Order: sequence, then C-alpha cells, then structure tokens
Amino acid sequence: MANKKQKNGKKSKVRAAAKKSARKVVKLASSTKANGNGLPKPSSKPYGQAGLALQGVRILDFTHVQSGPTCTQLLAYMGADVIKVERPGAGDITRGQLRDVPNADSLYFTMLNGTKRSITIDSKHPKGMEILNRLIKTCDVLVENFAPGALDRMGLTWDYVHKLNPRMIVASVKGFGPGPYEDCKVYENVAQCAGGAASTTGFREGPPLVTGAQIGDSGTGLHLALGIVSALYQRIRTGRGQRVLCAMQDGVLNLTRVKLRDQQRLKHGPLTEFRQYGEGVPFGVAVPRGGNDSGGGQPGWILKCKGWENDPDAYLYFITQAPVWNEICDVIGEPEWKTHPDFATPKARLPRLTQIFGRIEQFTKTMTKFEAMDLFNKHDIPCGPILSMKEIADDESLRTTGTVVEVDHPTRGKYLTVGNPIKLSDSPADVRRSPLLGEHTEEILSKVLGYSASQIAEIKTSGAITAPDKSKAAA
Ligand code: CAO
Repeated sequence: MANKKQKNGKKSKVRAAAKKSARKVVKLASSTKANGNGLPKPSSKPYGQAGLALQGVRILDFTHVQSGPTCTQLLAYMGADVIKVERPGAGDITRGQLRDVPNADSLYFTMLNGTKRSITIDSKHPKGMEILNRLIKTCDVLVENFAPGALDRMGLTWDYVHKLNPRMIVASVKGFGPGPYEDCKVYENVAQCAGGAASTTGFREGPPLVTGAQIGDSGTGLHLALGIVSALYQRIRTGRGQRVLCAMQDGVLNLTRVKLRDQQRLKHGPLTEFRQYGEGVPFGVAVPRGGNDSGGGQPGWILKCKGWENDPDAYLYFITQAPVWNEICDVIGEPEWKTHPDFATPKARLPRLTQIFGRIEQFTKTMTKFEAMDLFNKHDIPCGPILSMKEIADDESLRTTGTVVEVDHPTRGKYLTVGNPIKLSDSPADVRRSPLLGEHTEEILSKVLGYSASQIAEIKTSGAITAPDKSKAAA
C-alpha cells in the first residue's frame, strides 16, 4: 500500500513537473512571438555599439602558413578572441619567410595574423600538454591546418578533445578530402592544379597557369570560417561541438564551379562564348583555357588603353553586355552595328568576338583606362580598369572603407594590411597588428587560464613555453 502511495506521489510529481514544463513551453512560445523567434529583444544601443559579432567566442588557433591563418584572422576581425599557439623559439614558419626588414616579422606573417594573441607552447612537452588541456576546456573552437595526422600525433585526437570539452568545434584545413590523396601535404598551387583552376586558366596555346589570387589557401580559409560560424550556430541548439573539414581541392573546385558547368555543356556542342569558337578552333574533351574570355553569359575581354606600350597595366576589362549593345555601338562609332544582321543580336555576335573586341580596342587605345572607365560608365557599359598593386595600395577609397588598413608594428613600423572585406553594419571590424612571438604568453596563462605567479615561474623553468637552450643542448 505504502509503495502504491509512494508511486502515486511520484506520478503526481512527474505530472506536475510535466505541466510546469508545458507552461514553460507555452511561455517560451508566446515570448518567442513577442521577441522574434526566441531571440533577445532588439538592442537599444546605437548601431556599431552593441559589441562585435563574434564577441565571447574564443579560438584555440593552431594554424600556420596561409590557409588556416586567413580563417582565424577573419574571425578575429569579427570579434573572436584568437589565441595563436606557436612553437617556442620558432613560431609560425612564415614569420621568417620572404623577410623584407631584417629581424622583423615578415609581411607574409603580419598580414595574416592581425588582431590575434600569441602564446608559445611546446605541445610535445608534458607541461605544455597540461596548458593545452586548460585551453581546450576554455575555448570554443580549435582550428588547425597541420599536415594530415599531425594533430593526432600531438595527442589531440577528436575523441580526446571532445571528452575534455564536448562543446569544442574542431576545424581543419587539409589538402584533400578522404580518398587516394588524403595523406598528402598541400600548398596553394597544388590545390589550384588539383581543383581544376590551373587547367582552365591561361591561354589556349600556353601551359596551365596558376592565378595570383590565393584561392587554394585564402579561399579555403574563407570556406572554413563559414563552416565554423555555422557549427557555432548549430551548437546553440545541440549544445555540442562537431568537426569541420575543408579540403583545399574542394575549396578551389567550389570557386571554379563555372568550369564544371562548362564541362557538362561541352556534351551538347561547342562553348560559343569562347573566342576559339569564332576562330574555328575545335574543342577537345575537356574545358579549354579561355584566356581573358568572360566566364559568364556576357562576352568580355581585356583591351589595351593609352600607354599600354610602356605600362603593363594600361588595360581595361570590357563587357559587351547585351542590354547596352546599342550604347556600345554609338560610343565606339559603329552605329550601323545596331541593326546589321552580323552584329545586332548576341547570337550573331558570338562568332565575331575577335573582330568586335578588335574594333573596341582601337577606340580604348585612344584614352587612358580611367578615362575609358568614366566614359563607358556614363553609358552604363560594364567595364573595369586593370589596377596594379601600387594603384590599389594608394587608393583612397579602399582606405576609407577599411579594406586597406595601415597598422603600426613595434619592430617593423607601419605596414598595410587587408582589413575585413565583409562589412557588418552593427559590428565594426577590429583590425590590429599581428602579435610578436609569444607576446601574450604570460597574459594568457594568468588571465585566461588562471595560473598563479609561482605556477607561471615553474612553467617557465620547465621548458614548456621557452625555446630549448641551444648551449645546454650542445653541451
Ligand atoms: N609544439 C610542438 N610541435 C609542434 C608545434 C608546437 N607548438 N606546432 C607544430 N608542431 C609540430 C607538429 O606536431 C608536426 O610534428 P610531427 O610531424 O612530428 O607530428 C610538425 O610541427 C610540423 O607540422 P606540419 O607537418 O603541419 O608542417 P610542415 O611544415 O611539414 O608542412 C604544410 C606544412 C602546410 C605542407 C602542412 O601543414 C599541410 O599540408 N597542411 C594542410 C594543408 C594546408 O593547410 N596547406 C596550406 C599551407 S599554406 O600554403
């Protein structure tokens, strides 16, 4: 009997709890309505003063060279606290690569590691691992782009990290995804070649070409940043972390997808927007290199402008956009092309692109690229000057928007860096200089990880955060 009573009591407690939680759900649903999908009420603070987008997110940054650092720099610009872990005495290899100022961190490093904090930790030292364990517990995301297997060899397997911090997101860049090449080390140009960019870049008569835009490294870093932010968003619902993997081959292919489009179009006939179609050169089995042909539905080409004989960048990209064809004909002085059957329609023009661009070039050669830009834009004709890096570095409007930023560095002085190309109206970009090697080691040990002064002194003598003493090693 007593047992029955107890059971009934338990049941009614359970029912009461269920009712309470149902009320909670109803309450949540009504507040959801009031506040918009359960989000906090809109801030009353002026735009730009409600903190940064990723404020409160802490990143354990194990990245090096370019792909990973691009990702974590962007997250730092968005407000994340990025703690870059570097090997004591050495650091990210790029600190010393392509050095222009003696004894100062290279621009390679400084332009990819702004707004981060640097801590030196030897991950293969027992005390170093102890520090890393604390960092894992306090960070939201671990980002790395080591060679395949290196993170596991450090002991930081997914199972290990996930057990220490089930909320941790582990994000990696690798050269290739699972498959025959997954164990390979990869650099930028390898990814450009394996992702389909090189075979489709350059001129038909020449060899495959890599592009100066770092679509393998920086491009994959950008993909990874999106994966991390998505995983952080999903974690709000699930409460747990996950792995994020971006293979450089995949990232390049994603950026080269229009060429995979063209590969499939080839089955149905020649690619009529390529000049080679008009020139009567047959297509092979794969998408050819298209020179400066436009990758879209509106034919385009690079045209010489005044001064091209001496200035390698005196050129303009010109697009014969169909809706403004009549304006193009009037501006270049060929009004009869508006109605002539060989030129009046986009289809009729396709086999004559070489002739058409030749004629437009006769016109653009009479003016500078900036004069041409001004003139064509008055008529809504899409075109763009070929800008040299010098012109970009000096461009006032890019400085005004914060896309090009000058920062001051303790050992190299002022340098230009690329700021945040993504503009958020409520989250100003936080663009600051890169850290010196280990500049924030003590700060992070004490303020983030809570080590006392005596513990820090002990860590220092242990060798976990300092470079090995060469004289001792030699003796
Ligand atoms: N403490 C102790 N050891 C550390 C350390 C630290 N803080 N940081 C790194 N190391 C160790 C690693 O554990 C690894 O050691 P093991 O090989 O003995 O396990 C070692 O440093 C070197 O790592 P790595 O193999 O990643 O570096 P690498 O110079 O040989 O290769 C790269 C460089 C870029 C080819 C390779 O990292 C890679 O393929 N990464 C993935 C793809 C990628 O991001 N490529 C883009 C590079 S940008 O062009």
